[in-house]
Amino acid sequence: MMILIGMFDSPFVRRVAVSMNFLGLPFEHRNWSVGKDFDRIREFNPLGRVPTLVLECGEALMESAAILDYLDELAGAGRALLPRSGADRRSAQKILATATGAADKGVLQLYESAFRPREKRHEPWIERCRGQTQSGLDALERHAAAAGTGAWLLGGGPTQADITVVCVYSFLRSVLPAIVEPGRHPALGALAARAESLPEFQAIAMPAHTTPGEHVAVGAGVSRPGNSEGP
Ligand SMILES: N[C@@H](CCC(=O)N[C@@H](CS)C(=O)NCC(=O)O)C(=O)O
Repeated sequence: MMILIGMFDSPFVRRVAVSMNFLGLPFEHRNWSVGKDFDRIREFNPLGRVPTLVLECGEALMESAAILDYLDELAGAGRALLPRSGADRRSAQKILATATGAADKGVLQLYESAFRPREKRHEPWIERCRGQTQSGLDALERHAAAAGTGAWLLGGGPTQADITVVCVYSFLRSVLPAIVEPGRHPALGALAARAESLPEFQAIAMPAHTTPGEHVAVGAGVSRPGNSEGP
């Protein structure tokens, strides 16, 4: 069986896991933290990053987009989650780039507060990232609104665009609630609520966080003020 390495508080790991559920591809999960399990992860991935997918033959894949590309190939053309060609593929790729870019910018904001001592933080940079995350979410909101109430982003059934957008939206809402302002993204919120109720999503629950930023502090092995133990 394939082995998926990484915690589900990462939207990149979660989108791979949810996709595997949609594709009916079973996997063993290694709930390893990029902080305390860094060395173990590096045995499979030279960068020590997640997600990492270890195939049955022992080969390890990294980068969620490359992993998803392989999974679609494994599932076959009839079941693949990303449209194969044409306007739908272009739309999906644009939506995916917007969503993963917003997630990257969200993670960078967490890093600012979780990795840096307060006096070394640079507010203009954080503000830039915050604006980029918000613009990304606003663009995704327009995609969701254009799709229409009760529809998936590309019409038809759920695709990789829906999986990734919902994983990113749920992640940002959980760890950076100030960015996901109530009422600003109603179509996105409705899409997420519908997707999160599906068994493929429900089986891959995001761990609960008590404070924004704990995701990175715990995951990355960084001691925060008041957390003298560290992970
Ligand atoms: N572009 C990468 C992003 C993955 C990513 O940012 N992973 C984070 C966890 S959310 C990670 O491994 N962080 C540890 C590190 O970068 O050292 C992908 O799509 O797989």
